[in-house]
Amino acid sequence: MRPVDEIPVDPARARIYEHGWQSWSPTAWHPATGTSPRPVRPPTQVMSYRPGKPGPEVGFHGEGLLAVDPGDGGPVRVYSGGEDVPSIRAALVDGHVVVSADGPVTMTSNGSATVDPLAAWADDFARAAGMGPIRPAPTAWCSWYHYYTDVTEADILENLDAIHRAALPVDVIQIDDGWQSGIGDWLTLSGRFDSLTELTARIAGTGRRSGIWVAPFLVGARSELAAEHPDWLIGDAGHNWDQDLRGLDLTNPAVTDHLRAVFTGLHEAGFDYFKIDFLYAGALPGPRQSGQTPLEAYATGMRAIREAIGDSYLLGCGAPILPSVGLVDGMRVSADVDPAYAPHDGDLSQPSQAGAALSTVGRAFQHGRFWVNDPDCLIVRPAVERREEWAEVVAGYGGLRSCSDRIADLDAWGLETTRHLLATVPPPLPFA
Ligand code: 9PG
Repeated sequence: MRPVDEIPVDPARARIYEHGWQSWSPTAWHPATGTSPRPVRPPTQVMSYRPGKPGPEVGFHGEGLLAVDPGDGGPVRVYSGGEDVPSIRAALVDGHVVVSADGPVTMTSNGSATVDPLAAWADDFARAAGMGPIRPAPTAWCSWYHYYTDVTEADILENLDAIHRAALPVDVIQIDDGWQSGIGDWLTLSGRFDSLTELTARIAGTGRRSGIWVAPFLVGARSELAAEHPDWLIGDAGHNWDQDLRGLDLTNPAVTDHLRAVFTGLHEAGFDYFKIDFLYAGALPGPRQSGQTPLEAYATGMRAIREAIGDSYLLGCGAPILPSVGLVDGMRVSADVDPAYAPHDGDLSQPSQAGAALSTVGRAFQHGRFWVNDPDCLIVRPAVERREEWAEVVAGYGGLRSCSDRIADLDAWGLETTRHLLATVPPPLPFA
């Protein structure tokens, strides 16, 4: 870390904004006297924070973006880096905030009493990235937050029917994790699905579109892909689904050919909405076959997917945030929501309403500038703790509006709240 700045502050009022690496990394303003949220379990450093860049013992650690409000009426200072996305740290020492970074950083302070400094920064970032108008997102029903990996074709049809009969304003029926035979094996089905082509035809028969979840850059140790192509694998992508995980070398042309085949096949099977997840696995540290940097490799992989799906809607998730500007239509800006309010191990990158709300608010300024913000799905069945609060977060900050309850489990309030939020999608313009 090299010194960047040292700012006299009012320690009682100073605040520090820390931007996390990927969708699930906690992102928020904090009192400068505090310490930022940190992973609790070791694999989480790789899966929900930035691999190889652990945070400091005390103070704050932003990835590519950090801001300091001195709390004395002086301007907010926004620190950001270039394409290599430096880590930027800040700590309160003797009435000063000391800022340091592991790469070149520039400071701007274009905010004012009426202009949010992060929004002002994001306007410049979006302009530099060549961003134009943002595409509106469809509304969606997602299978994940009720069925999880046990989802079956019958479950999808049950909810399609319930949505249709209740005339809910759902544009896309999105099948989440559980349809595929393995993590990396996207060309074959799990035993719980018979035919994607017939399923998308049934969905289209009700006037709706079909969406599907894929973790395109992730490979499970148990997959057929890992057995067939060990030379395609790189790095350590963590552990989930009871198996170790690796990333793909997206600079290997055989790998991008394979990705094109996967996405062309799904597109031809009737899908035109893709939730692509665990994208951090395409940007793991370490050398690639071609010598491209991890973030160049990531962009190469993302472009291969876009080529295969044409103008289908593309929603990023588990994705390095700043390197994805211009590569997706929508972006998950938060950790997973959950029926439980608090994360069970205290780690705000893990599923919980508190963690999802934290970064949804912390990244609100990205909506309408970088993409449509996805705060994660509305869940409002009676079993959801403090469900009114989550509905308010989605109402206030949800650009992409999706729901994820089993429709039959909703009571009258849940059904009407779902209907209302899906019927009142905000335009893809900045909230602030
Ligand atoms: C499907 C889910 C849903 C969800 C995504 C993502 O082990 N983990 O650290 C971990 C983090 C996030 C996660 C799953 C596991 O959720 O955000 O909406 O699609 O994958 O598996």
